[in-house]
Amino acid sequence: MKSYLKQAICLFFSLLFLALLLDSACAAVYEVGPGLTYERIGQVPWNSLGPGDKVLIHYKASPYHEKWVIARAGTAENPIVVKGVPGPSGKLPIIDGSNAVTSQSLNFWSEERGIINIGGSNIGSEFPRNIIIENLDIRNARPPYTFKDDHGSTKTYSKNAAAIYIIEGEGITIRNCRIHNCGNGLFACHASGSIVIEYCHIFDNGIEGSYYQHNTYTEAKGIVYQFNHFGPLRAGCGGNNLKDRSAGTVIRYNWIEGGNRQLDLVDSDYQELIGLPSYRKTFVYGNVLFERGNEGNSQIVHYGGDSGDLSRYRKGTLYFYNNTVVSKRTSNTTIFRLSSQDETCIATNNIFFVTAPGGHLAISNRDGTVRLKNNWLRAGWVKSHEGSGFSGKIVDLGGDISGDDPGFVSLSSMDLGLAQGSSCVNAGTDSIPGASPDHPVNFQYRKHQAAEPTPKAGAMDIGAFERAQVQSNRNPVIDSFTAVPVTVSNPGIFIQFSAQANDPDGDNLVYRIEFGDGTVDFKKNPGHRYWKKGQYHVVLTVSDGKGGEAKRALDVTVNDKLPSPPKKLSGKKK
Ligand SMILES: [Ca+2]
Ligand SMILES: [Ca+2]
Ligand SMILES: [Ca+2]
Repeated sequence: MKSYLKQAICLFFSLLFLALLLDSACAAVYEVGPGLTYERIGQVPWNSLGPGDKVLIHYKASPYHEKWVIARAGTAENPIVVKGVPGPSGKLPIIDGSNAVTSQSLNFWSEERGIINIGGSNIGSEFPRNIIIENLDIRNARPPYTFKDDHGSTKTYSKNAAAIYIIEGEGITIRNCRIHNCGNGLFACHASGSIVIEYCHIFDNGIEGSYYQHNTYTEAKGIVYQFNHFGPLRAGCGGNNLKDRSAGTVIRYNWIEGGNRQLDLVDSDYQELIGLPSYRKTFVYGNVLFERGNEGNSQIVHYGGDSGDLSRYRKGTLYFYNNTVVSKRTSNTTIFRLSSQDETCIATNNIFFVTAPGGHLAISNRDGTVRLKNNWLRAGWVKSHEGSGFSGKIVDLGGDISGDDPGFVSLSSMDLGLAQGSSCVNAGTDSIPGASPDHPVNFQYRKHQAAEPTPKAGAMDIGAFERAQVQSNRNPVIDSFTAVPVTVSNPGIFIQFSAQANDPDGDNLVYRIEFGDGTVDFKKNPGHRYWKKGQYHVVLTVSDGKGGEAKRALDVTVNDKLPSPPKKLSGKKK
């Protein structure tokens, strides 16, 4: 009986193993491009992709004018990967929504909303899971651009069309894509979750004269934006840069430049998001938020809600730390607009810099509580520009500093690292509310679409960039250098040299003595004999192996006083 059980268990695990093996063994690679198996993207069997399948879209000089849907599931170990293969000098394959065609073997809805739709298929439909889209340049989804739908009919994109439109899905990663000239760059609906948007360049989206289309517009159950370069929207477009209604929003290590507001973090209208504990905690850290001039709204960050139904607002805490905020507005700038009295922001280790006089900088708008800890603020800053209309609170948790210049490496070239002598160096706090244990500051943004580990250098600096410890090596110091005796009566007499030096850094030292007669010794206390009468200039060089050195010289005199060797009394010359 027991042995039957054993056999059954054995068989079970063998089958499981086989299934896992088949899972990855069955994975296919679909190569798309000129001269490859699939000339067109539409020839890929999108309706039947499975775990581990890869669609490789190769670069070609002319864009792919195609659009499609992905409604299939990968696994965490074997995701479905749709990956561009870059061309010369790293050029990404272009997916152009204008005049794009749709394969008629596909059948899906909301075709006017995106170039690549995730979810919403009528054929072979699975809940989309574990999908990675990377290395693609996706553009031109907005009016007046048109496309051919899955019936071959010509349609115009809607104003809120997106390069990637996520209707539903879990575990979606969008990496190193260029997303531009669409209505919304990216759009994710509330039925999506565990979304990661990283290393992307997102710019030039929006609709002229409209406030409702944004570089990204997301509402997800868990979303992380990291290492992205957000550029300005297209000229004349009034939307925000990053607009989000998610639960579990994390925005870290991004460069976010322009937009009506840089960040618009407002309410969801879906109870399945509002009910999550993560809806109450929003993390924004390590970002550069840049207002280039008098563009759109003077507020940088909006947190809470905008629906007007206060019961849905985030009413939690915005943890906002180690960001560098720069505004070049000539008029007022307001850092935070908290939507209601129930919203709180804890701002720690941030630089709040305006190029206008400090009185133009306000921390808050009307409502809510902002707690300030170890920030750098332009001197003369005010709590609010609303005067008696301000009913919120600014709470001082200590450690803030202010001045006229935070000490950037170069403001004109927007190198926002800290120069030597910046008052922000080591002026931050290491105990950041909200950071521990899940959201420590481990990286910093690198221009552009890149990141590097935060150098560890003393206490934390204020701002998004930590100044690395400058290794300033100090030269060795020579304590003494002697020759005994320094004058000898004859060649051949032994002279004792002695050198003694120290290094302020404790470096190991190398001694080198040039005796002035063409010979050298590397000992600290060498003996030496000269074989010719003369004046010798002896040079000691002490090196620390790090480029630091010290020199000292002395002169040795060798006379020739005694008749030596004694005369030979041979009768040779007589
Ligand atoms: Ca603005
Ligand atoms: Ca430091
Ligand atoms: Ca040294």
